[in-house]
Parts: sequence; structure tokens; C-alpha cells
Amino acid sequence: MPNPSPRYISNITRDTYAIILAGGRGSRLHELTAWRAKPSLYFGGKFRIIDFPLSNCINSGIRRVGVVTQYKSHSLIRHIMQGWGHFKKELGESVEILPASQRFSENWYQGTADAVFQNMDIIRHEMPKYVMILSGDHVYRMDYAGILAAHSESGADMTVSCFEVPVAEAAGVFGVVEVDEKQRILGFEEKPEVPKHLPDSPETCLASMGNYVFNTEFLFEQLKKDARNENSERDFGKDIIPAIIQEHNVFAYPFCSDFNDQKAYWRDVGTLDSFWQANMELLSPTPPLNLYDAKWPIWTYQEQLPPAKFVFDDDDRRGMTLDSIVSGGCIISGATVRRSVLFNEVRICSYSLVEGAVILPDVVVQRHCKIKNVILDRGCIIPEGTVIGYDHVHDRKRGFRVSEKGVVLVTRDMLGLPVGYE
Ligand code: ADQ
Ligand code: ADP
Repeated sequence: MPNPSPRYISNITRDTYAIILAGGRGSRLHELTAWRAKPSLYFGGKFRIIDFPLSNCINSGIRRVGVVTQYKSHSLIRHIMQGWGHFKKELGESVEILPASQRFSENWYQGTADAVFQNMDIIRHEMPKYVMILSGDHVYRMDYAGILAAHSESGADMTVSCFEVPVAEAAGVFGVVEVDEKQRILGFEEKPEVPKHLPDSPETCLASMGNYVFNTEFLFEQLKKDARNENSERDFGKDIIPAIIQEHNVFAYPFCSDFNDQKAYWRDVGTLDSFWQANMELLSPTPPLNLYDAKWPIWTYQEQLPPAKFVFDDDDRRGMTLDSIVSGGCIISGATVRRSVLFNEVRICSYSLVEGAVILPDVVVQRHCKIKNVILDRGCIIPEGTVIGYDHVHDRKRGFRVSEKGVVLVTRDMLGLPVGYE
């Protein structure tokens, strides 16, 4: 498709209302999402996952956004209010929180389609030509103008954003589409155990990213029809898409390249291993996800914090950090940190060695600890002399969770710490 003119794109994005679905738990992340929704999970040193779809909207020129919340939404709502609450309604910009509030039924949001159905009047009030439904669960950079332009050019009723993933990774996890040469969707299966591969590549399939563009009136018709169907689970993947692909124009939009001709990046980070891995990848000198691109900034709530510091301790031991990302307010004193991602206000004390760690905010690693290949949840205090990640039998015995690939998760609960919300 030829590059649409910038003017065309700005009209298209301005005529779009985005709904970000942020109500899901993300149960394969275990205790990491026991007290926060997956979109609220921290990522990349200073962000939360929800910052990625929100930044994509703003950077793409979509300035009217609703965030649908439900499960364990406290930290998510707090973050959106603090970081995304400054848009001006009178300038046609808004980021609104849409909690499940039983507006159109006795029930909380039953599924993703119901979450949109229950907010239809709010969308109608905005009178957009297109509604873009976005999953709040993924880390990626995407210019949504591309899919909107493709949607408009193809005359589609609905367009599904898709990403090529290895068949083995998609099995049981993603919706998988079959398309013709014009990208029209001929078949769709929600989370098949044996996904259909692409015709020219037996190892790869086209997975739905859970991001959809709809013509507004078409969306409303389908949601109302779905609401009358007693057998429906009120879900886009399970119910809406399979019900419409035969009779309506439903197209796939393969998300292949980033706007700066970089290879497209999209990560589910739905398991402890993929979450740890995606954070570790940021440490590469040329990471697949560039957070330093001023043309596509990832916005977030910025706390006022002093700079990170690396200092000698009382015994003159050097505080040293190599191949790592270190955020504001961190202090590394007399300890060594390698290949790690440290979020805000982490303290690593003398004689400790930390390697391959993803350390969420406010964690303290006390003296003489040896820690490797771990995820430390927010607010953990690791007592003096603790060894983690060297003996998984011992790690499990202490109640820590060891992932399939050997990453150890430690949360406040596991350490018997009070939950305290600071
Ligand atoms: P899943 O990943 O299983 O499949 P799902 O649990 O339906 O996605 O969640 C989709 C989005 O909606 C997430 O951002 C989640 O936070 C949110 N959500 C879930 N339940 C909600 C509710 N009741 N109220 C509000 N928000 C809710 C979907 C598609 C697949 C596709 C994958 C891509 O169905 O076809 O491949 O996303 O990850
Ligand atoms: P985030 O790190 O995502 O900001 P917090 O760790 O602050 O989230 O927790 C989010 C909310 O859940 C807070 O209100 C916190 O008190 C509560 N919470 C967290 N862990 C527990 C727990 N184990 N038991 C009860 N409430 C918890």
C-alpha cells in the first residue's frame, strides 16, 4: 500500500476513539499479577505496560482514549491519574478511566466485548467514525495510523492487527487467522492447540494482537447482536470475530515494520520467562525495542527523584554497575550489579552481588546477598546474607516461585512482609 499522506492520517486518527482493554489479570504471571492487573505491571526501568498502548495512541495522533478497568485496578488507576490525567477535554483530548460499574447490566464486564458494550453510550457521545480496540497487555511501538489507513482503503467493516509468531509460541495462547492474498480473513480460531501456519512458512502463523479497528456503527450492531446471544461469552476472540468473518469484510493488517523501517517489535510478556527476557533484551547495545527514540517517546508518570548513585561504602568497596539500566533514586553502595534492570529507588548494599535481575521499585537488597536470574517484586526487602537463584530446590523450599526456564520470582508475600501501600 502506498504511504498515505500525513494529512489523511491526521484526519483518520482524529476521527478515532480508542478503547484500551485493561481489565485482565494475566494469570500466567502468577504472583506478579496477584495484586495488580497485567497492564499495570512495571516494564523497562520506569514504565508500566499500559504506557505502551497509551503512548502509541498519543504518538499516532489518537487523542481520545478510554481505559477499561476491572480486575485489581487500584495501581492502574493511580498510575493513569498521575501520569495521564493532564489531557484537556476542551481541546478534544481525553484519557478517561472506564471502570466496570454495571451501567447496562447487573454484571461486571463479562468479557472483552461486554466491556465495550457497556460503554457504548460514552463512545457514541464522542461520535468517532472508527473505534480502535486495543489490548492493554502488550509491549510494543506501533503507529496506529497505518492500520487505520489500511482499514479505510480496503473498505473493511473490521480490521484485525496481526503479528507473525512461531507456531509453537502461538499454540493455545493467541487467536490465529487465515487470510487470502488481499489479507481478507477467511478463517479464525481462538487459541488453537494446533495453529494453522502460513502457506509459505510451516513454522510461522499470523496471530491476532488483540487490537481491532471497527467502523463505529458496525461495531455497535455486532455488540448488540452478541448481547442477545445467550451462548456467547461476550468476547471478541471467542464470539465476535468467528461470528462475522463469513458475512462481513474482515481484514488482517500484518504489523511488519516499525515506522523508522525498524523491524516491528511486539511482546506479550505474559509469562515470568517472557517478562524477564523482554526486560533483559533492553540491555543489549542495540535492543529490538528502542526506548531512546525521541521520535516515538514512551510517556509515563515521572516521580520526582534524585539521580542514581554508585558509591564506595564505609570499607572503601566500590559500588559498581555494568551492562544495566538504573533508574532514579537508586543507590548502589559497595555492591556489584551486572546485567540487571533496576526500577526507581532500589538500594543494593555492600558485599552483595546481583546479576540478571529485574528489580521493581523500592526494593532493598541488604548486605552480603548473592542473587541471580530473579524478578524481585516491588517493595521486597531481601535480608542480609540471602542467596537466591543458585539452588532452585532451596529457592522453592523458601516459597519462592521458580519459572520453567529457571527465573526466580520473589514477592513481598513470600518474604512475609506486610503489604503496606506507600
Ligand atoms: P487474551 O490474551 O486471552 O486473547 P483477554 O484475556 O481476552 O486476552 O484480554 C484481552 C485484553 O482485555 C487484555 O488487555 C485484558 O487486560 C483485557 N480484559 C480481559 N478481560 C477483561 C474484562 N472483563 N474487562 C475489561 N478488560 C478485560 C486476546 C484475543 C486473542 C489474541 C490475544 C493477543 O482474544 O485472539 O491473540 O488477545 O494477546
Ligand atoms: P504497584 O506496585 O502495581 O503500584 P502495589 O504493590 O502498590 O502495586 O499494590 C497495589 C495495591 O494492592 C495496593 O493497594 C496494595 O496495598 C495492594 N496489595 C499489594 N499486595 C497485596 C497483598 N499481598 N495483600 C493485600 N493487598 C495487597
